Amino acid sequence: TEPVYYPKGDKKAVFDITTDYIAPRYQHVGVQLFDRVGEEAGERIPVKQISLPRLGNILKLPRQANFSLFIPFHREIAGQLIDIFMGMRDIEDLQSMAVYARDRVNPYLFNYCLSVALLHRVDTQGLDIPSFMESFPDKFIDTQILSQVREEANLVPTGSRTPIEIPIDYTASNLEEEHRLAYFREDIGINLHHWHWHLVYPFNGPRQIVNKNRRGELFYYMHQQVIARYNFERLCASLKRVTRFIDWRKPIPEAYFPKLDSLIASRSYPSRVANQTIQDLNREQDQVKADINRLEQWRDRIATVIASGNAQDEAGNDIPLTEFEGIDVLGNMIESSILSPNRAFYGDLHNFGHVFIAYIHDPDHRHLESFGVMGDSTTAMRDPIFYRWHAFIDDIFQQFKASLPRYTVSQINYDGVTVDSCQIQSQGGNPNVISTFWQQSDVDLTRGMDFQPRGPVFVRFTHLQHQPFTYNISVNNSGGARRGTCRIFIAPATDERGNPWLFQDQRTLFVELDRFVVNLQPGKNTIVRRSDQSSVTIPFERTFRNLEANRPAEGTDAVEQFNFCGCGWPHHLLIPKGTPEGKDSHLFVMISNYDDDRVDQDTNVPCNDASSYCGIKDRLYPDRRSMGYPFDRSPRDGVSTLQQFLTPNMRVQNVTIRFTNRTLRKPRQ
Ligand code: CUO
Repeated sequence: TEPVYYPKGDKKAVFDITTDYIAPRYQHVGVQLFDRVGEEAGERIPVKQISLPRLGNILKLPRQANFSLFIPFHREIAGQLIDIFMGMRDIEDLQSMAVYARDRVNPYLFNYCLSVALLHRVDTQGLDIPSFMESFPDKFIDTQILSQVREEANLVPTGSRTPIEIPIDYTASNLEEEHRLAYFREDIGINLHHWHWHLVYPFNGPRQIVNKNRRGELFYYMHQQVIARYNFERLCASLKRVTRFIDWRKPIPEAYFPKLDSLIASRSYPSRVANQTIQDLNREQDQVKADINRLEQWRDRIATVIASGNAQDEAGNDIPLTEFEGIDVLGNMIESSILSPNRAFYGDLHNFGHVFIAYIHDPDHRHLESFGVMGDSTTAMRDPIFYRWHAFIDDIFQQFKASLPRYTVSQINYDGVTVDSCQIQSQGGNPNVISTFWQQSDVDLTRGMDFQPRGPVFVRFTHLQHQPFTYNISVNNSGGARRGTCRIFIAPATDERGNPWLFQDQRTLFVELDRFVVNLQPGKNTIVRRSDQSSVTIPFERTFRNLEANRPAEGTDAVEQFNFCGCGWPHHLLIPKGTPEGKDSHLFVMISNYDDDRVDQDTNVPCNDASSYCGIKDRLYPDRRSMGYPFDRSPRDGVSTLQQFLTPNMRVQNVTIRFTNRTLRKPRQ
């Protein structure tokens, strides 16, 4: 047998395999190469001989190519490989299959499919997987930094290495006003969240994996919140709200130069210069042939569905868009997922928007270029056009929401429950002021780099952070002991001109900060809640999971930690940046009637703490209301301002978000 070199932490381990497992291009050197590596290995892992399935089309994606779930052919072969991994009888067979596939299949495709299989197989719920960022740092970090990391690792012995600092400004200068938002768009945590979200909620693949509770609605809500947060950040940066990308025949003024190189492909992610226009696609290699006309057709058919309140499935049966479930149908139709009522007819609007934009620089593949950052959920949120595209998508959902009955007072009030006051208190700060600043944190890149000798090499990057704070909420309950759901949101207090909002506009800007169940005693109640308990976010350590100390112990639910646990808005971006003079904001607190919120199920499972945008694994979404409630619909008659919208169980507190331009170093754990 000849071993295959395989890194496992700092320790080297080898898989004991026979020649037929070695990729064809190495078979002629197999014995010599692998014997040498085998001698250095600390551990030998036996690999069972199984009858290996043919990989067929899966091998048509070259190892050096980039991989994107947005491209139908890539999806198709990903589905095939997931099926192969899911179909393995036991862990031994799965390991054998994975060892065989690893050096044959495109690495991104391999990593994605194996991750999906490990997340969903019953017998792999206790496995440790490295974070995606560690495996593929090239999707998150500037190429120049990566070459410095390699240099450091080669020249400087472990122990004397200093972290390589990623400058906060590296993709553009302040001549480009969109660059003011780079700290948000290029945040590593945001991009990791987005990758994990789409890993947990794939739109394609085996039905039992795709068909998760309210996944179409969650597609709408999570991305709606991204746009709300982005708009809040834009208003803080004196930019107007993002405009929808609707005129597809006109040039796109926003340029983007990602400065990312794929280490695997040894190619740069293509840039987009200003004023490029999307064009009909005909790229034989990716099996992508699509006209803008089709995109327009899909858009118009979906508009008809919303206007009529009815969709048709493939057999021509009516599928009414109901008040509560319609949004879920629409989410699957627009994204689209395999749960779309009729994918052939309603098409693949959102996904193909990504594809058209991603190939804007080489629509017919004449220059042999791969897709831009919009072609990949790991990198898409870096590009300003992502937000313009998703603002368009969100507007379609908003049109549907506008067609629904308004919430009546009894649907939003909680009789006898009054929120008397709500205050925010930061450590050492003034009441109702939230402080934000820059923070530098270190992340270990060792795993994703193929350098020798090994040992940790850290990169240091700068991200937004806020001072931890608590909410202190006084609630009066004139009834008996009962429960409620406390819902906390924040929105900018004024529009671009500094004028007060119409409720109809402000409601789409409310950013969810937290949602939790409260027990109300008769009479006065004081609710104290810490900002870091948020149901929206996950802690920094879980976003990055790079440090050995945070590695789950063998046999724990580590795969959950990798996937569901990695899904969650990064906590350091819970609060928008604010401004040096202080951004006036509206903190909204509501206690809703728990009888109408409750979902009866056991939610005492790992990683149940970031459910607002990510749900809970293998459970129903833990809130029965429409996502975004109470801001997801147009207001009842006679309501034109936020104050008029309020019922006694709601309260608005003016708060200020004050940004200080100083950088604090986070101690390494
Ligand atoms: Cu998350 Cu367009 O859906 O990227």
